[in-house]
Amino acid sequence: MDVRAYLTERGELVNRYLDENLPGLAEEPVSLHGAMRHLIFPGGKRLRPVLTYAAAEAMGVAPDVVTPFAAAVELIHTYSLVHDDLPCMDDDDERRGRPTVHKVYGEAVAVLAGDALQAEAFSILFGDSGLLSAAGGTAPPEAILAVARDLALAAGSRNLVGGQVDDLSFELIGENDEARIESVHARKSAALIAVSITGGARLGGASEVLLEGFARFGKAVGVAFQIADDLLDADEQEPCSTLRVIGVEAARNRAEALLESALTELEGLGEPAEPLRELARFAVRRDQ
Ligand code: GRG
Repeated sequence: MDVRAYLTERGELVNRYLDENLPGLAEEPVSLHGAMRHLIFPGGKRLRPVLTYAAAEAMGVAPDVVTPFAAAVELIHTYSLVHDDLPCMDDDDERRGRPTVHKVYGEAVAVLAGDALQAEAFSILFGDSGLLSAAGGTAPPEAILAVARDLALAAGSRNLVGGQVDDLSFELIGENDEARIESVHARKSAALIAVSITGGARLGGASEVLLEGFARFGKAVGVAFQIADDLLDADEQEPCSTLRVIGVEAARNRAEALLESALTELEGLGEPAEPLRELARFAVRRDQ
C-alpha cells in the first residue's frame, strides 16, 4: 500500500470540505478569516483526519460518513499550532513552510484566530453539513454526541492544553523523569491522535470493546509519533524531550516498541485495517 498516496487522496477530501465550510476570505472580519485560513491551507500532512478515515475504513464505513469529524480534528490541531507558535509559547516564525499566523496578522488576531478555529470545530460537527446529515445521516445520534464529547475532552485541560502547560513547566524545572515526559506526550500529542482514531471507529459502529483497543492503539501511536518528532528535531537540549533523558538510540527503540504494541491491538481486524496500520508505521518512521 502507498501510504503517501493514501494521505494525499484522503487529505483532499478533508481539504475540500474545510474550504467549503469555513468562512470565506471575503467575509468580515476579513483579517480574522484570512488568519484562520492561513495555516489551514495548504496545510500539513493531514495525518489526524486521515487516521479518522482509516479507522472508519477498518470498520467498513465510507469516508463521507466521518468527513465532518475529520475536519473538526484538523481544526483543533491547527488552532493548537497557531497558539503554540505565539511569542508567549514557542515563538516561531515559520510553520508548514509559511510565516506563522502572528507574523502575518499580528499577535492579537492570531490568538483570536486560534480561538475561532477551536469553536469552528464544534460548529462544523453540528452545522448544516455536519455529522447529522453526513452521508444521509448514517451515523447514530448517540455516536455523534459521544465523538463530540471525546473531542472536547482531548482538546481540554486534561489533555492537549494541560499537556502544553506541563511541557512549558519542564523548561522551568528541568525534570529528568522519562515517565513524566511520556505523560506530557500522551496529553499534548497522543490524546488528539487517539481521538482521531476512536472517533472514526465509533462513527463506523465499533463496539465498546473494539473502541478500547482503538484507544490503546491511538495512545501508543501518538506517544511514538511525538518521540519520532523529538528525533526529527534532534535537539538533545529540548527540556521535554525523550532524547534528552534517554538518548537517540533508546528513544528510537522506545518508539518502535510502542508501535509494535499498538499493532497488536489491531490483530483481529484483518485487511480493512491495513491503511490504519500503514499510517501508524508512517507516523513513527516518517522523515518530515
Ligand atoms: C498551544 C493548546 C496548545 C497546544 C500546543 C500541538 C501543540 C500543543 C504544540 C505544537 C508543537 C508540538 C511539538 C506539538 C506536538 C504535536 C506535533 C508534533 C505537532 C505537529 O504535528 P504534525 O507533524 O504537523 O502532524 P502538520 O503540520 O503536518 O499537521
